[in-house]
Amino acid sequence: MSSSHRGINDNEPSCAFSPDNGVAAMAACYQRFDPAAYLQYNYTPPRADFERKDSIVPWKLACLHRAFTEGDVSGEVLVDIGSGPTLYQVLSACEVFNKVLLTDFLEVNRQELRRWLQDEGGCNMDWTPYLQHVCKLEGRRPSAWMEKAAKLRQAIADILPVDVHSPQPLAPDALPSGGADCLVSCFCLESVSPDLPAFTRALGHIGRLLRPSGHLLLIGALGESYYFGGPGVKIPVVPLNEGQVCDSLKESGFTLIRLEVYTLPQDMRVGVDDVTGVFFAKQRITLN
Ligand code: U87
Repeated sequence: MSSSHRGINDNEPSCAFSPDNGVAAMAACYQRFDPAAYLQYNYTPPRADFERKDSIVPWKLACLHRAFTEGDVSGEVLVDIGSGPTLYQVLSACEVFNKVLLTDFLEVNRQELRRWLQDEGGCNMDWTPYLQHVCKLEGRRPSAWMEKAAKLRQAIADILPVDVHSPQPLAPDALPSGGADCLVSCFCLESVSPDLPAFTRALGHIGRLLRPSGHLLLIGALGESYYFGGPGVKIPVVPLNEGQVCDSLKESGFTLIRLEVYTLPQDMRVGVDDVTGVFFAKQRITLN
């Protein structure tokens, strides 16, 4: 498979992976994660082409817009689990939740988010086209993007460390005692877990951050076994199918409200991973 991105050849061995302590091995893989390269691979055309309805990012933004505007998701505190160096996943949420917490395992990603929040330049990504696109989804004129950027900067209360493999993924005082009202998590759990049982356990860990009957909006990869987190940084992924996602959600105390699936057109397969599909799952926690 030709790879359109320099420094990427998919017969690159995955970063050293010993099944006996998979979680530690995954953490070791992420030490070489390169936010700038990662943003280039996944958040530029063709995967982020706002003129194309069949492009991945517009599909994700449409799912999130619908989930946050259909009326059953509300509250004060929203947490994004495993934000990475990206903001697309909270562009609709910031119009509904006054307190948004971004989280990631890596300081390099938290630093990238802080640079945007402090608006002092030096960002590896210009989120303007994303802000304009979500304004259009909301029936607003694209030029309202500056108002949305200001709303998002006002809503982001903090950028925190997180580890989904810990029974307490966030620092004890990060959330109000009652828990968060809503969680968003995009492409995190399957990309940081050594195997399916660890994926399901991680789902249970983040579920406990929610208040009773709080919502989880989960976006993830289907059929993916690896992705490049930078030139030569081949990171293993737990290959999932829809049935496994539904089973893991049920096992972790969630009640599914809606599952939507996107299958990657050939030209979205750009050699940065072997993902075949993307799922969007909306659920609420019923057992916590
Ligand atoms: C995103 N949310 O881009 N605990 O949506 C918690 C951890 C841990 C840990 C590492 C993977 C990207 C997937 C962001 C970032 C998601 N990151 C952090 C990628 C793979 C399919 C695909 C991708 C992206 C780690 C976009 C598209 C597609 C990363 C984040 C995972 N291929 N979090 N123990 N360990 N992390 O630092 O920021 O998880 Cl369109 Cl198709």
